[in-house]
Amino acid sequence: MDLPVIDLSDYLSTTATSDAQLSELCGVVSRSLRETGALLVKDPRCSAQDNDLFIDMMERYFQSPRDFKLLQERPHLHYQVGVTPEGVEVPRSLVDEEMQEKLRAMPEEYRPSSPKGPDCKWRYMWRVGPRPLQTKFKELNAEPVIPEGFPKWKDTMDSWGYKMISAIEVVAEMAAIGFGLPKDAFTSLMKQGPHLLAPTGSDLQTHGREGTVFAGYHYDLNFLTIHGRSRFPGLNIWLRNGRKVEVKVPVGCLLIQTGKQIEWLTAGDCIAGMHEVVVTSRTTDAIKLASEQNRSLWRVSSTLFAHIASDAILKPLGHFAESPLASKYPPLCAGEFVEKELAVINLKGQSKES
Ligand SMILES: O=C(O)CCC(=O)C(=O)O
Ligand SMILES: [Fe+2]
Repeated sequence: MDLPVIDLSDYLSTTATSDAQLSELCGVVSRSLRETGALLVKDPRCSAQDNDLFIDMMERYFQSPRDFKLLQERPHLHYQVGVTPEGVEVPRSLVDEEMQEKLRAMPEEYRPSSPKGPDCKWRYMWRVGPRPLQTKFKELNAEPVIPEGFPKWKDTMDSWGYKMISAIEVVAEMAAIGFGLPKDAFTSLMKQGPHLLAPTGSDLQTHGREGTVFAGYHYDLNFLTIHGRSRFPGLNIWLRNGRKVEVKVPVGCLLIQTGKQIEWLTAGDCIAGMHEVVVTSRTTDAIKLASEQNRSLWRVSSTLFAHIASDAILKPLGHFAESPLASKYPPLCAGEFVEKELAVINLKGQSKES
């Protein structure tokens, strides 16, 4: 099954598009998010070259010596900035018994890989966008970490990060229209959110065997996630109907995935998309080709997690408040929601700095 590709220029250049065409386009966006938890977009403001610059720098960073990378580790800040080494992030499927039960009930062909321990991927967390002056959630809004020897770090991270946020904002507006909400229903809640540029880095030289799990089956706890195209495939997503799909992101396209916060805001009309990253036969083909061409064997994802602002209230919006499922999604601060989720998947028991 191919995911639809939406060209955001049709929405951005409203002069060239009629109201009927726009509403049709927004309908495709909300339907795809609802039925597949994902969507492919093309944004004229985010080129394949921008994505390449970002990935080139991250490959250079991730292939640096382990001891150097550990200088950027901030466990006392719950890894919410700087580097997270491999073996720290725990996939939800490993710790959530209700989820494990659902997995056992799935038909074998769609059942996700079952990792036995934490993910063997590294990650770098970089906050993007303005911070709130007043917040109850300081820790989720911590200062950035810049590794030495990367003079273009801040510019490269911010440039890619802002581009990804701009793309997400357009998708969020289109989705709101498609869901029958005011155009700014989501974007007004995203302002000053703790958005995170959070590329993963996976060492395919050491962990390149087919079946290796880089990110075990999970959902993302944020609002919407966006990724550029990775140089190595491996992402599987689950559609709402339970089918598993290997994602192919065409060159120049971006992949959007639904997180738990959009599920909350739509009272489960749109659910958080389940996904995993594993080494498949397509990944090993890409490894062979990269070795022949002397390219890096680190798989870098250009992932950005877009969030609802920490102090904003998560609750079903507009007509979704009337949904019979609305009581499953009681109002709470987005920051509190994030802290609760982090406590389950990884970071409980770590000391708090503030
Ligand atoms: O590495 C990737 O492609 C995405 C990993 C992922 O699902 C995540 O970072 O939440
Ligand atoms: Fe994810």
